[in-house]
Amino acid sequence: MKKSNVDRLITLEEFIIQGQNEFKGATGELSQLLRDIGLAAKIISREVNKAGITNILGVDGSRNVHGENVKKLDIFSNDQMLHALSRSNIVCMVVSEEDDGIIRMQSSSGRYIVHMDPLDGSSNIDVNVSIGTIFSIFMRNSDPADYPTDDDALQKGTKQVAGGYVLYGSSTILVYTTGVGVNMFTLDPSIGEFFLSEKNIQIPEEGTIYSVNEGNYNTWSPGLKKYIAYCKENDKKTNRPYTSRYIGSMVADVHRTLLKGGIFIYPESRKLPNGKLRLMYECNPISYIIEQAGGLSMDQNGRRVMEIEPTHIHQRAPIYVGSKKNVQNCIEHLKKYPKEEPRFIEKAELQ
Ligand code: P6P
Repeated sequence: MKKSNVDRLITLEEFIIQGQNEFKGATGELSQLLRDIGLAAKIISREVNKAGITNILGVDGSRNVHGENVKKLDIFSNDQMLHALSRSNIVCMVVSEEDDGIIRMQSSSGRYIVHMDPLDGSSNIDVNVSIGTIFSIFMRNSDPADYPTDDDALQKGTKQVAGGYVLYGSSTILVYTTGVGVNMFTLDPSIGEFFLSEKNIQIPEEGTIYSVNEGNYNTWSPGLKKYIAYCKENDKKTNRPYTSRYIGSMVADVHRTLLKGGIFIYPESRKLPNGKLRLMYECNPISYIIEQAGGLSMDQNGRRVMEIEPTHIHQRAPIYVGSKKNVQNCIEHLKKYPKEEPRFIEKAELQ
């Protein structure tokens, strides 16, 4: 187990207050919002960790906006997060993976908008694989005296004021950034407190783990096929072949990538031209965290995911995210072997 770089126990609340004091003119609203999310995470963690005992498991018969079976824990988590976000007049709108449209909160004067996936990876609930909550926080552009607009909910990832995730695994951890580094907190369930367990996390500049669902190989671009072949080649000098790890729960795969380095990929494909993962509440917050930790998060064209201009709250985006050198190498392969295999050019055409 890696030694923590934290020299004394400090709770999430203490850390947030300290951080707020460093921001001159901070109103404390973002701090309150982060504390509220931390509370929801504790409640969700309790239910996730006893799901096997109560009858909360299994499908309740309803389906979410994407036609996927919604498991009861999804609904519980969504309800807990919405309850936490409505406790104070800080949030004016919420976008959730579990809801078709924008949720306008009681107080239209709130200055913040939250995008969230309340329980990502829910297909893993019944097989006891780690799942997560992902959140992304923006400030509204419209005047708080007016009603918030749809445009307030469609800002590109570079405008995020905070992004984070909770991972319900062998322990429950909360990782977030407000743009001044990435910090990790571990829940002590015996007292219900998150304690700072790793501060200012830096992702390794290069790693030897690649993470992608190879079951989709036949739908990939030529460049991605070449890159994954590169990962499997024998070359001691560059520590290849790499190790393949894929949990199928984004938060778990990304958290491993953050701590151990390497690359996580959910690519565009013939089956899913924009990939599977959602820009606003999966790709953007994860990209914010990895960039703040010194990594990269790109689409297939080598464009920062956080530069993608959103047009729909549930739009999907391809994501190549992780250690700087691994992502750069992958994008080079994608560019070197473009989508259409270059067709053989007849000599006559060259005249
Ligand atoms: P696939 C889980 O359903 C999820 O939304 C992400 O957490 C995960 O990275 C991805 O889908 C897994 O998708 O197609 O590999 O099963």
